Amino acid sequence: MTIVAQDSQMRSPVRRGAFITLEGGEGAGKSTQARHILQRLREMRIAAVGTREPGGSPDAETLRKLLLSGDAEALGPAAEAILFAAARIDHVDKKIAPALAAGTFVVCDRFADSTRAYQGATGRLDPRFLRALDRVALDELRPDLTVILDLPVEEARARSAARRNDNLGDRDRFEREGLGFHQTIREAYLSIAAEEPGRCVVIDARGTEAEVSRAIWATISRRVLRKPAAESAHGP
Ligand code: Z5A
Repeated sequence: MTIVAQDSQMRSPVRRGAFITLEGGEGAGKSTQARHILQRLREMRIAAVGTREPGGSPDAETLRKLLLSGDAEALGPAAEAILFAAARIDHVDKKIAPALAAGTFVVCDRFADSTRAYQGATGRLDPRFLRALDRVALDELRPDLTVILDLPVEEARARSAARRNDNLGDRDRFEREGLGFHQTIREAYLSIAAEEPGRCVVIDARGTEAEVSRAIWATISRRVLRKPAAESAHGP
């Protein structure tokens, strides 16, 4: 018990920076919009760091290669979910938590909701198992704001294909899944948003890059930047 308490204290430093995550299906524009957010924060002279999942820290990037190659798929959905959580623990401990404690904003391209949506979408994992993984991987950490970019799956596919010049060989383990799987992901994200409206906002990603960026920035201004200091600092 003592060890758990000590570990939990170590993994929950006082938070001063804000934690913003971007979620959604493949090709929805997460990476593009993460860059826009970082640029605007830096223009305001707010210290900000961009990161991504799976990955974000050197050891988590090693796990990313394994997960996206598809080599971990044979282990089954539970083991795959555990590997995503293992990567997240390292990422949180080495990069996200220290940055937040130093007062830096963290903008993360995918985070824990991706596990809920993607590994949950296999239909082969008990939601209690995924919640237990969250408790282990996140401790008390939750994003201040999660932007869910919502795009019809056909449109998302077309964007990704155009970017790859339709080279099917470049598809990762999840991009190789069919349209039905990606439709399930889209619905999973909308359910997460409905369950947690205080944390999540759904943005229609069908607009131009500039239109989507404006909608996201209006949300960040309202929900994160205008929050009273006492609410945006998450220390005990
Ligand atoms: N995964 C998981 O299963 N469990 C987990 O816990 C985690 C992840 C964390 C990681 O892939 C895979 O791992 C992911 C889920 C799984 N698989 N899938 N599918 P990733 O994050 O590296 O890849 P991705 O999400 O598929 O990223 P992406 O394809 O790069 O999508 P994006 O970042 O949302 O889109 P983008 O790169 O910003 O834009 C895509 C293209 O569209 C690009 O050419 C842009 O110039 C263009 N674009 C962007 N915005 C627009 C607008 N508004 N209009 C038109 N064109 C646009």
